[in-house]
Amino acid sequence: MVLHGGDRPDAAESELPEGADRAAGVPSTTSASLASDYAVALLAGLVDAGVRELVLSPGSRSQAIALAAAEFERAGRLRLRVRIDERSAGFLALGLAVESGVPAVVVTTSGTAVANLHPAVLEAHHSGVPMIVLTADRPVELRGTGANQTTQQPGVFGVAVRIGHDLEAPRAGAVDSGAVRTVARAAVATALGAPDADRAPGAPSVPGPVHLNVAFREPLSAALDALPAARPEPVEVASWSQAARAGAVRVEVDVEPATVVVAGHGAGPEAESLARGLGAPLVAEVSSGSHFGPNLALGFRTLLGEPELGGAVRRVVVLGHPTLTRQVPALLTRPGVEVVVVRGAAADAYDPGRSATVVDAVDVVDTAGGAPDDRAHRAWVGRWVHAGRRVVGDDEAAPDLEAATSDDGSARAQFLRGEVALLRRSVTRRALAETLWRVTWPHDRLVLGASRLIREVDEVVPGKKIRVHANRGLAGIDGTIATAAGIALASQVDDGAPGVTRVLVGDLTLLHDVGSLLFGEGEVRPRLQVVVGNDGGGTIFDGLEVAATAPVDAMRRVQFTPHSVQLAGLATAYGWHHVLASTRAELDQALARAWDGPVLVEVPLAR
Ligand SMILES: Cc1ncc(C[n+]2csc(CCOP(=O)(O)OP(=O)(O)O)c2C)c(N)n1
Ligand SMILES: [Mg+2]
Repeated sequence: MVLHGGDRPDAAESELPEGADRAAGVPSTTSASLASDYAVALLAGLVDAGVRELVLSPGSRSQAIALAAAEFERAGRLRLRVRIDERSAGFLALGLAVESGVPAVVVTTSGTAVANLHPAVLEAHHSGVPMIVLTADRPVELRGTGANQTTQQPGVFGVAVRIGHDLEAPRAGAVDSGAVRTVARAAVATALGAPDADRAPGAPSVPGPVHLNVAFREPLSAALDALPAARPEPVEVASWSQAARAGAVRVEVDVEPATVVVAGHGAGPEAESLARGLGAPLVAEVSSGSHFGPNLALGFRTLLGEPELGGAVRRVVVLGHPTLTRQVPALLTRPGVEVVVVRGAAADAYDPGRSATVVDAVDVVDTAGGAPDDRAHRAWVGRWVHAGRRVVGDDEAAPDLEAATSDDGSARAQFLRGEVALLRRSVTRRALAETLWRVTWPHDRLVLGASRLIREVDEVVPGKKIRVHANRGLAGIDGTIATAAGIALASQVDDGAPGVTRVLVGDLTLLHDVGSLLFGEGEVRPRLQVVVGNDGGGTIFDGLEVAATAPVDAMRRVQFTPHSVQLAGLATAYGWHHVLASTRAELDQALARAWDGPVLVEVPLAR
């Protein structure tokens, strides 16, 4: 075994569980292919360490792993998902891991197939999502000789993986299944961010991707005998927040007025309880996991610009990764504002001013500054919360409910005409955001694509404790459908779960990941509603300052990138339902219906 990065084979071996008899080294199976024996031993190790999901794309060099995976699935020890496109496979694995918290394995053959995983690996790296990337390779004697489909795979993901191992199936003799099990177990521990796990120098000790590059020689596979018996021994890792609480760098923050808690993507519910503990308003992005609670300040883009609110802030405690506004980084870099950043699962602590105190945990203490429920704190939070409600307000006048039950027939008729007219109105971005939010319940999942619509949702929706995901590690428009499919599939593993996963994307975001609409024959189809706000191109760029001065034609061609794809035809081609929801009534109906398969809900939006 050659390690690149952290060269610590001893540490890996010391992970051997008590009683696991490495010396025994019995081959897992007795097939006529060491490649197959190795693949079986590796998958057995991963599954015993807790892996439940494996995504693969077909290929020749990876056949031993693929066929072994099929066998593990047949034995009910693994769920297998097959995707033709490795980019889809990578993001599918990401989504499965986001939902389950357990690393999913993604398997590819050699060559360009490997590079197609790079976007998902980067996103997993930056957002701290566990993943195990298993790439098949040529053996070392064929590398650098121009052999077909052979490139430099070890290290191809650079610093985006927590660690990479260049492994090989043995040339002769038997597979040392104990040693393979150790490698598998260590990979799971590293992917989960275990504090004492193997890592390349400088790699952050948070969850993320691990690369296992495995070289196979001919014969590349053979018929498999019985699988080795299961020896389940899942790797248990405390969540980063639990680990942080247990030690590491902590800071005492006294309860003092003029503090704000900022919750970016992935902050989790800790941000909400911290805001209450500090008696501070909570500025929480929509995918923070803390967009709820009595301290939530809606409309914070506006509030941060108001002198008596944002202007009065003296201290900010940041959790998660804020990405959706310019106002938050502006606040954090303003002179005179003290910034405390609580490190999370993301690879980098968010510190735009490079001056924050970065900690693992915050302890709240009552001091002379006061207590969270004293008058000064209640007033401070109250000002933010009330101002926020005013800012967000309502899109349209509230219905006159008295008219609905009025004795006057004409008043009632007028009320009904007004309601019908509302339902016939075309859908605005705001109505789309509010409707999706309204129909999502705790058993559902909501996934938001990058671009304009996530910002619209972030700006207008009220607090609600629901699970919202967005790929905000790098905010790419790629892989959104596949990520949502992974979340949907993992959330519907338990058949009793009634929820549906909805993903809101722009039209270019859909078209970028159109290959992920493909579910091959026999593949489990997710309970997924893809809601596309179709405005004919990338309208987010209309908001760039340069749009005011650049030639209109050039902006249209190189930024807006117009298209006239028939989404209905696209959906049909991939065997999806399609529904056009031009009015609010149609949108409500489309989202409420129990579809027997994935559906594309197309919502035309004005540019
Ligand atoms: C992989 C990737 N390529 C390019 C971008 C830059 N980008 C951000 S938003 C966007 C356009 C999105 O258009 P659409 O999905 O239609 O959303 P809209 O803004 O129109 O609502 C692009 C190209 C990106 N974020 N990720
Ligand atoms: Mg668009």
